[in-house]
Amino acid sequence: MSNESLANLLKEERRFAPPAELAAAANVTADAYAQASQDRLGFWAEQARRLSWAVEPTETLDWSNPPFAKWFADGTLNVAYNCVDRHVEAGQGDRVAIHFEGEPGDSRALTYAQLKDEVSQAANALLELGVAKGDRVAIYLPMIPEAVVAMLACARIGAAHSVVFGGFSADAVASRIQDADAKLVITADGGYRRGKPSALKPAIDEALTKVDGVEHVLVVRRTGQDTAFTEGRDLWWHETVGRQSVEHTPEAHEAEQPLFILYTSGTTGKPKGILHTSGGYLTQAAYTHHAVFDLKPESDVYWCTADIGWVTGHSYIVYGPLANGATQVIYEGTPDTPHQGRFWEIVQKYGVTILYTAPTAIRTFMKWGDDIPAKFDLSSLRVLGSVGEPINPEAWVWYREHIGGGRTPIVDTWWQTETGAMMISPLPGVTETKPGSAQTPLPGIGATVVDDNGTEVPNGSGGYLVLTEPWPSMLRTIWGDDQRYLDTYWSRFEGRYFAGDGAKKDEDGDIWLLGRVDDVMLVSGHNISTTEVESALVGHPAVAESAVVGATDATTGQAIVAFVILRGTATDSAELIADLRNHVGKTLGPIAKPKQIKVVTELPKTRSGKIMRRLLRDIAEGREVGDTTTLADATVMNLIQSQLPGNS
Ligand code: 6R9
Repeated sequence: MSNESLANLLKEERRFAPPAELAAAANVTADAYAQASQDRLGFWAEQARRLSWAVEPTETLDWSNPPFAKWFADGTLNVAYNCVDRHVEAGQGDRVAIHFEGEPGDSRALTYAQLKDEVSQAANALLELGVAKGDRVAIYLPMIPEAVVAMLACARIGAAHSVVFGGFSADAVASRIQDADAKLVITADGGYRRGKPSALKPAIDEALTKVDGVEHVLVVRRTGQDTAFTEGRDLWWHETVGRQSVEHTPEAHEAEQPLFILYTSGTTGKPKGILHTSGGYLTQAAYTHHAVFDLKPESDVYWCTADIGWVTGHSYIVYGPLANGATQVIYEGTPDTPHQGRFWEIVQKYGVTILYTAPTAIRTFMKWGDDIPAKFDLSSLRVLGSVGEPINPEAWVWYREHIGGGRTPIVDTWWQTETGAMMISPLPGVTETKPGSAQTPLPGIGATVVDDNGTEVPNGSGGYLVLTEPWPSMLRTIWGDDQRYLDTYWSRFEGRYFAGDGAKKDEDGDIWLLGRVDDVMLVSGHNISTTEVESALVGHPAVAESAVVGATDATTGQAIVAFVILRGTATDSAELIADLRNHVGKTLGPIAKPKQIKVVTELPKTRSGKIMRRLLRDIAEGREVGDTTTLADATVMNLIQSQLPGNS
């Protein structure tokens, strides 16, 4: 297999220097890289001091039994105390922690002092319900402040939470409750989505007919819809939590106390319960949030649009921002309810300064049109972030121009559920950015690109992304399955963590992510990344979004099949398809020309916005479509098939 064709197909020459004013006052400057590379563990020990420890750790990393890491193992701390109480004790109790914006337009501000009261009450309620340190609690909630409160209450008493995306099916919930052996479930009657209340509790009721061990279900009243209650098992949050004392003394837990389990979407097989622990996780979540967003807690208004059921919601709505004392916006609903300018209306309303969202959202906004954000005052924005998938250069540039007013740095942050926190990203006051590249491992992080044999590739070549050093927020194992942890991440390349992503290094040594290696196509002996073909297609003015797969082909091994969504102004025609094929050929070379291009109106995506190419491959190869339980919208596959006459 040659890796050459994987690399350097796409040429991107645009560069953007950090704004002088931001660079002059940046939280982190270029010397952090040098400092961390001279003494990596010393660097992380220093970052751990951002937290308040009950017992300060003396040992930074215990790597005596690799790849099972212990960070700060002899230290003790309370994660919830770090995220809430200490800000109140420091005189910041009146600072808004959360500006909640409900989809129907209701809003609510919670200060750090109020958050402390609510988390304490919830912690007391959990204890009353018999939840103890070391137990697991499943959380299945919409994007409402109670989701944050519930997570912090678990952290406070040393119980591990397992958050499941609201909207996952009863079966998906049941298997996650069972795998984690959860004792309590926290849910809501429903939440608002696309302008109407959408029920959540029935999925829990159904799930609990399939699993044992759950003693109680705590139900937040959000929508007021009719909700069936099982006597003795189900309790209203406002009653059970509402009557508790606001006093709760946080106990210090070991740095390696489990903080949460989060199941990865698992494209195949049983979902993996990724286990994160306390001290190292919080250190890296807090440091990266401070460094990569340049957060100034006194003046910034931060907004991460992720759902709490995704790791991005854990690390960059709950733990990182709150550990740093940030003021943030939490929005319950969808970006087009009640109108397609909703996000920009929220940015304007709260004066959001830092926005963190996903490429899939950015491409949707591009499709809806430039005139929509142009109607709002977005001048408060000063840093924009991207996460979840490779961001196509065209989407990156659009984001900077139309949302960032051509001024704001964009930080394209690569990381995973497994890494717990950001790993590769520009720093907004330091890095000269390149559209489409995550660029540089953060200070204290070791990452590189290797070939099939595990040899580091030279600049200008492609291969597999690996992490070369343990990091504080690394997963500790797969819950209940150490062997799978070893096999999945640590056996492909000796002594290195295999991330499962393809990547290339450019001539400057900057890293470009190329998508999951499972998605890489092999066409006539050439590795071609789906990301690069998709970026080329999205670079054509008629294309809003695309997803590319390799379908088995008798002559070329695999053939490139592209699914495209057109922009509002373009229409499907034989000329357009020919033009798109030629455009890809010109941009990437003739080998990358799609054999087939299919025009559709939707693409299959997970709840966190990732395209599920596996399902499109099923269609392209004429198979029955596989497991769709992690799709955000289960009807999409039928829709796509109905749009492809004669191709199923
Ligand atoms: C945080 C998160 C992880 C996978 C990861 C990669 C893709 C995430 C990316 C990116 C390119 C970025 N990914 N961020 N690819 N550039 N900035 O998304 O976690 O849901 O576990 O997904 O997402 O493929 O391996 P998770």
